[in-house]
This record gives sequence, C-alpha cells and structure tokens, in this order.
Amino acid sequence: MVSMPFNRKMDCAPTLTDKEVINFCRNGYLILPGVVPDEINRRTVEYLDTVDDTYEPTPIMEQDWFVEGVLMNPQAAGAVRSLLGCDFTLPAIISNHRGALPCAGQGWHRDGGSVYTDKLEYLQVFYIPETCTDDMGPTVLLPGSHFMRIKAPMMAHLGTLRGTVSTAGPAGSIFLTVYSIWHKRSAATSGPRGRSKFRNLLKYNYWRTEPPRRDWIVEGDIDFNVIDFNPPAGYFEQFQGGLAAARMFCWLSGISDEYEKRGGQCWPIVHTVRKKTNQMGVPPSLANPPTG
Ligand SMILES: O=C(O)CCC(=O)C(=O)O
Ligand SMILES: [Fe+2]
Repeated sequence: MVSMPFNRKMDCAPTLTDKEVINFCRNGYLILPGVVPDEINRRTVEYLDTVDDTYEPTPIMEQDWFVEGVLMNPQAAGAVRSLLGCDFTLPAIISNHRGALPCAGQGWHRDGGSVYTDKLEYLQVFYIPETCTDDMGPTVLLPGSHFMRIKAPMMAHLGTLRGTVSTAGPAGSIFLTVYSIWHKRSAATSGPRGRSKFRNLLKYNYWRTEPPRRDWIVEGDIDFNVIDFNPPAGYFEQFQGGLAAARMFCWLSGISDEYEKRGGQCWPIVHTVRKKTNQMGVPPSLANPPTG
C-alpha cells in the first residue's frame, strides 16, 4: 500500500499581497484559472473515469503526480500558505462532485458544519480537471456571503440572486473558498462534453496549524484607511460586510486585540478620508504614522 500524505504539513513561499488577502476576506473566494498543467488534468480525468468514479476518490492521494501537481500546486499552495500560514496541512479526504451531463442544479446552501467567525482555520478548495463552461453547471458563489447569517432551510428556496459569480473556467482551475460561503451547483444544460462526459469537481480542505500573522507579501506603502473592505454583493446592512471583512483581516494579521469596534464611523467604513488621515479605531499596527 502506497502511503498517502493525509494531513502532512507543508510549507512554501506565500504568493498573495496585502490587497489580495483583503480581497479574499471581502469576497470569501479566490479563483486561480488554469493553474494545473494539462498533463496532470488529463491523468486526473483518466483516474476518475477508470480507477475511481465514486464521490470520495480519496485514494487518488496515492498518486505523486496528483499530490504534487494539484494539492501542492505552486500557485494554489502559495495562496493557501498566504491565508493559513506556514505548515498548513494537506487534506485528509477528497470528494468528487461528479455529475453526468446534463444534470439538475442544487439549491443555495453552505456546507454542513459551517460556523460564522472571523477566524480562518481552514480553506475549502475546489479543482476542475476539465474545462467547465456555463452550460456544464459550474458551481456559483455569492461573494461576501461567508459572513451572512442564515439557516440552511431559509436559503434553500431562494432562486436567482443578484451579484453571483460563476466558477466556469479552463481545465486546471482551482478556487479557494471560506467554508461558509453560499454556493450551489448550477443546472447543466449541455449534453456530454469533454473526455469524461461528466463534470468532475474535486473538493478538499487544508487546515492551519500555526497562529495567524501578517506573513504574506506585505506591501510597504499601503494605506489601510482608504481601502474599501465592503464585499461586492450588497446584501448586508450598511457597512456590516466591510466590518466583518476587516475583522477577518485583523485576525489573519494576528492583531485581533487591536481591533475595536466603537460603532458609528469607525474604521474601516469611512475609507474616503483624505490620504494619510487615520480613521477612528484603525488598529495601531495598520495606522499611518502621525504627521506634522
Ligand atoms: O457540484 C457543485 O458544483 C457543488 C456541489 C456542492 O456544493 C455540494 O454538494 O455541497
Ligand atoms: Fe456545497
């Protein structure tokens, strides 16, 4: 039996900048189009067709080419390293949302076990080994919804929502999500496509092992007072989405104790302040030095 690197710790250089980390906090997802090489995509589809077509093809982790090319993929792992810190763990389970084409869509949901928190202890990551077009039923996401509190039975009946994002993309695309983001498989109207005649979508989690700190690519000249933290889909009570994203960014930066929500026009909501002015309540580690 080949040993599988379940929960094995890994480290690599971070690839995301401050602004990219902030955007992840705002949106709750990051799409990396076509980052896995064609040869690995081809082998993955072949494996899913001929070796293991179940909903949990975890033994694919016996394959070094899969572990290196997908789970440890340089762009994906660099983004995971930026968000989960050094020595994050590789997955312990691989799921495949494999659907014949055409296929019915799902209702809006967040996956079981979701909690609403500023803490980013793990990431839910998806990989599409074949090109997925909009008529092949890609997963759709609601940006910013990882902070939106709702019970699953209350969201299942929702239909078309404004501001959703399709994850349709080229073969080898990987997307990282905050676990609690609202998402669903959209309806696939196309007939069989591609080699496998299925839409394969692998899903797995990475976990943090180290306390958070701001050790991604730090931008020296960034002014945290003039950045809009609001998630793009405007479903929040005014400012609440931006406040939640800023709290997550502070937690990731290891400065939660510096974040003080005093209410009213407190950081980060008045990002229209003149350059180099500090908003009320900006965490000292993120503030501009005093002028004059
Ligand atoms: O198949 C998809 O696009 C998403 C599947 C999913 O979200 C689920 O089954 O929980
Ligand atoms: Fe799901």
